[in-house]
Amino acid sequence: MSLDHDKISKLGEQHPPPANHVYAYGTAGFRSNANVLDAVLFRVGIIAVFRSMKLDGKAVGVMITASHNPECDNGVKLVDPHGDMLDPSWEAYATALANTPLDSLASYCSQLANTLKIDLTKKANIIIARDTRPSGDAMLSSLNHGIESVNNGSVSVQDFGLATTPALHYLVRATNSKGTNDDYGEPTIQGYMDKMVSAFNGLVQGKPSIAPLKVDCANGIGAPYIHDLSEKLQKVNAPLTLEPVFDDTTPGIGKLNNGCGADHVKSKQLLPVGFTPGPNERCASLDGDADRIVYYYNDQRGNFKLLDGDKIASLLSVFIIDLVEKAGLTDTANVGVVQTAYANGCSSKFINAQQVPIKCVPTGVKHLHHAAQQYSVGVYFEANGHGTVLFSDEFINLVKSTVPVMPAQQTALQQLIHLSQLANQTVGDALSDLLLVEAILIQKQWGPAEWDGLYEDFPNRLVKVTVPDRTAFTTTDAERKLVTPADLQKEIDGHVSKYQDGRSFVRPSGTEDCVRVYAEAQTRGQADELAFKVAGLIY
Ligand code: 16G
Ligand code: ZN
Repeated sequence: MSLDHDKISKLGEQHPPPANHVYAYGTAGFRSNANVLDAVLFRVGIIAVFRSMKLDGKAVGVMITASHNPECDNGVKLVDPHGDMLDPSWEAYATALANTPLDSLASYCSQLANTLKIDLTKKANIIIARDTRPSGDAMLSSLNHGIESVNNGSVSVQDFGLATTPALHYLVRATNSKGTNDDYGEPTIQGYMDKMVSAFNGLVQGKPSIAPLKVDCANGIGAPYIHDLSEKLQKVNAPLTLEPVFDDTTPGIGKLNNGCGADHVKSKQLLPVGFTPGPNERCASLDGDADRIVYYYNDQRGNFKLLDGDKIASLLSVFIIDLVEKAGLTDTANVGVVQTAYANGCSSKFINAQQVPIKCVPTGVKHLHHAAQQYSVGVYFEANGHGTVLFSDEFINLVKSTVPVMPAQQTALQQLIHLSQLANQTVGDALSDLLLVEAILIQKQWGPAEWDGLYEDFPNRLVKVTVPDRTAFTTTDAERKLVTPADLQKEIDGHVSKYQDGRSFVRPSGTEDCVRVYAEAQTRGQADELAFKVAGLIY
């Protein structure tokens, strides 16, 4: 069977690429201003069909989102059948197809199918979802055109409409695992929510409730999800109430990620605009597609305090280490934490002091996810709030086959099972992370200040420097050291050595045309000074 070149060309012509635009499938898929993405969506439709055919008709996911970016942006990424990110070797094919001129599109598709040895008679299953961006509808129709252009009559598409990125990851895995030994759950959004709520309830049943959590959903798709979750929690009398910061279940134009959301709170170290919590009131912000979460509060004196991905990872690892010990599995299971260079030095010191090993990997969820899979229980978090906890199959089997000798051990074993069902095993999810954190706070009966008291962050500063060519900057040692431009690292080291507990690194951004400078030191003034000195070295 061969591809219908006429059909590809005809449909492709309705989605011409803009002149002189070069696309790259990066850590977050394709992402840019929505008005240059039409052709990309069409071509991603083709790649998605090929990927599914190559994998014998297993469902693959397509998520249309630009996450925390401004509302005028959009993006698209592919999800592999197990619910994880697209296999890196296919990123290059997606990039090449996106950059193919219109007149050679059809022939390039055939060439690609040949190179990848795709049996074009196979079935293909595509699962689609999108965030709340106004450009989402147009993106979806370009994507569907792309899928249609290579439809051999056996392509099926399931469109879940507006959904969070992690829900799409869940749906892909649940669809493919349905009816197997590895069944991940009911392949519906409600199925996902019910799975989380029941695992959460298992962890907190009978515990006294804690103060309500205020949730800012960045005026995005997280809002209706939080609303739904909140109702489900009420129905089962869970000891937790969720209160929206904004009336955001009906997204208004221009509101998404605007002065609110996880990225605003983390990178500006500020509250969402227009929101002033009372002293010690626990708050959380999600990003536009709800795969990221940070917590924060105003202390008694009104100082803003951030509880970011590092604080979440620390809370989780303390809790998990304790459970593993109570379950009597310390000698057979290894618990580890995965972070990036952005992890605050104090969090790494704190985690190490709990005898938990830390692995540092380059920025980007796929790197963290992969590294966390090497542990029995792998906690991974970027400081910006992307993360989850992975449980290996061997560990789950071990937990299930351990016969408890004491009631406390039995409880710990059960809680480990609930935790593994609550934590999204495909990708970090703000909702699942929120419930993980809340379950621990409920168990400990902690407010935000007690949690914050685990350790105190080093003051830090992030600076963005625009450069003519960010590819001139290459790194090693999990992005903590520059290889090129030659000698720049030596100069950075020279500055860093003058600050006690000073640390600074420079890395090219994977999502914007700039390089980022990170610095931390013992005082706010020193962190700022170091960051600006290092930024001053960049040309
Ligand atoms: C992408 C990554 C995120 C990372 C960020 C860094 C995924 C799904 N997303 O958004 O993990 O923190 O890029 O951006 O991997 P930067 O390279 O511009 O600093
Ligand atoms: Zn996101």
